[in-house]
Amino acid sequence: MLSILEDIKRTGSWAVMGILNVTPDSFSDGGRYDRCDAAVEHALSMQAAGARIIDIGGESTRPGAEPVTVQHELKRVVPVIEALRRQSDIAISIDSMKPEVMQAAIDAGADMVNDVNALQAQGAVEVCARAGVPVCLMHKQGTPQTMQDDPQYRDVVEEVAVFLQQAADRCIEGGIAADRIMVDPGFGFGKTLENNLSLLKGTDRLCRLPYPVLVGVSRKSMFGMLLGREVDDRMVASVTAAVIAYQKGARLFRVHDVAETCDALKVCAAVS
Ligand code: 7PJ
Repeated sequence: MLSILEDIKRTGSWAVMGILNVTPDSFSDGGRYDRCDAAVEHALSMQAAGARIIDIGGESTRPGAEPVTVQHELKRVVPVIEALRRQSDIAISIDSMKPEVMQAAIDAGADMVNDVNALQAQGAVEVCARAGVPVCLMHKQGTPQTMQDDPQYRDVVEEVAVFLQQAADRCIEGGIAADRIMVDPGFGFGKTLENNLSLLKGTDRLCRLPYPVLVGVSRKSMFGMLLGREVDDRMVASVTAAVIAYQKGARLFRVHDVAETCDALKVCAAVS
C-alpha cells in the first residue's frame, strides 16, 4: 500500500480501490461460508479488472443507516479479510470508524484504514500510528443518521479543505507519518447536490493539500438527483465524475465499476 502512495507522489500515477460491502443488505441470505466465499470472489474479480486496493466495510454509512456493534462488524469483515489475504496480495483497506475493528482488521491482514469519521473516535489515531498503516481521512458533516437533514456551509470547498488539514495535523501529532495520509472530501456525507458539485469542481483546491486525494462518487445519490437515475444506472455519471476529479488532481478512486473506471483513467493518464 505504501508503494502505491509513493508512486502517486513520485510519478503522479493513479489507483482504483474496489468497493466490497459485507453488510447484510449487500449479500443474499445464506451460510457464512457462502457469503465469505462470494465476497472473496468479488474482490478477486475487481483485482482482475484493475483494482489495486480492496475496501472492505461491514457497517453501512449510507444516509439513515443504523449503527452496528463492534462484534457484528468484526464477524462480517474479519473472515473476509483473512480469506482474501490467503488468496491475494492485493492491498486491503478496512472501512470502519471503530478502533477495535481497525485493530482486528490489521491483525487479520488489512494494509490500510479508510475512516469516514477521519479517525476522530477515541483511540483510532493510536491504533493506526502503532500499526504504521496508511489512512484515508474523510470529511463528513453530522452522522450517517442525520447528515442529509439540512447540511450547512458558508464555503463548502474551503471548510472541507480546512477540516482535512486539521484532521491530518491531529494524526501527525498522534504519530502517523505524513506520507501515510490520504484525504477525501466525502461526497454525499452531509452535502446537498450543490455542495457535491462544488466539491467536484473544487477538487483542485483540495489537491493543493500535501496529501493524495481519494474520491468516492461511485453510484452516489448526487447522480440520482442530477439525472433521475436509479443506483444501478449511474455508471457513466460516476466514471465521468472520476475523470473530472482526475483532471483536477485526484489520484485515488473508490468505485464499484472497476474495469470501466480503469479504462477511463488510462485514457486520462495517457494524455496528461
Ligand atoms: C465513501 C467511503 C467515500 C471514503 C463510503 C457509498 C457510501 N469512504 N465509504 N469515501 N463512501 N473514503 O459508497 O455510497 O466517499 S460508503
